[in-house]
Amino acid sequence: MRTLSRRRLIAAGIASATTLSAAAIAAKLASRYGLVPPDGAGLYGPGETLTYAAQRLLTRHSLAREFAPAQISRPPFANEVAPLGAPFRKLQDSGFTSWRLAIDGDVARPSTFTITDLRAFPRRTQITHLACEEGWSYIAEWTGVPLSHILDLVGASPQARYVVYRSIQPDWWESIDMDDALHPQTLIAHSMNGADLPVPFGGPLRLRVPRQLGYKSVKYITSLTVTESLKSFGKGLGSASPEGGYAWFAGI
Ligand SMILES: Nc1nc2c(c(=O)[nH]1)N[C@H]1C(S)=C(S)[C@@H](COP(=O)(O)O)O[C@H]1N2
Ligand SMILES: [Mo]
Repeated sequence: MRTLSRRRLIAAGIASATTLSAAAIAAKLASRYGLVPPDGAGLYGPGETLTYAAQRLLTRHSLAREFAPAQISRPPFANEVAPLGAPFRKLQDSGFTSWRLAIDGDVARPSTFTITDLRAFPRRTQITHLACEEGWSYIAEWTGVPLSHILDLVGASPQARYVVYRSIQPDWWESIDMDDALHPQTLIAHSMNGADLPVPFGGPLRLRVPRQLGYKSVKYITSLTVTESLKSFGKGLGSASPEGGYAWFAGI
């Protein structure tokens, strides 16, 4: 009980900071409790920290809304992706039998899985909303392996704090913290609306993170790295998004 009320108190302090100096004070408080996001330095740093810390203290375990089958968008809306290139085409021509998902980093058993392996694992199906930061959105049914199951299988270190994930498109890589990585709705999705995940929607494999904006749901994923620190990845801001001016944490 004591921890809970202390947590509430910190949350109230962080969430009520409205002026810039209050935000800076809140950022200091967040820092003391390990709630600073990887892009928490720089001009927008205190704002990013405020958002992340407040969400983590208040909604860490909450579920993204799930919808009824009748609410599925027909047809769903696929955002355009850059041309996928010859290596992707080759894998596609083979029915993705040679597609691999590799997992390394702070794990006891670095592993590589095929799509067939992943389809044989325990699965979760959920009807959730995908919202792009540009304003449009759709609702679809997603099926996949909970990322938490994969992390258990490979023996992720208890010290690990993040999971980095990469696409066959080199510009697309992201990371999430362990709260989201272990969250029951975070899936390595292989199916959508009852069929194999279509290529325009990220098939054969996509990381679905329904508690964050669409850009965190990276399509065509090929590898995951479990890590304690994000400093050595890219520019050290946690993912490609903050390098391009978007927030690392895009909680909704
Ligand atoms: N590999 C890859 N993943 C990606 C993108 C992309 O261009 N390439 N676009 C992102 C963005 S900005 C959004 S909003 C969603 C769009 O998902 P949708 O095509 O299913 O609508 O995918 C995200 N994942
Ligand atoms: Mo987007």
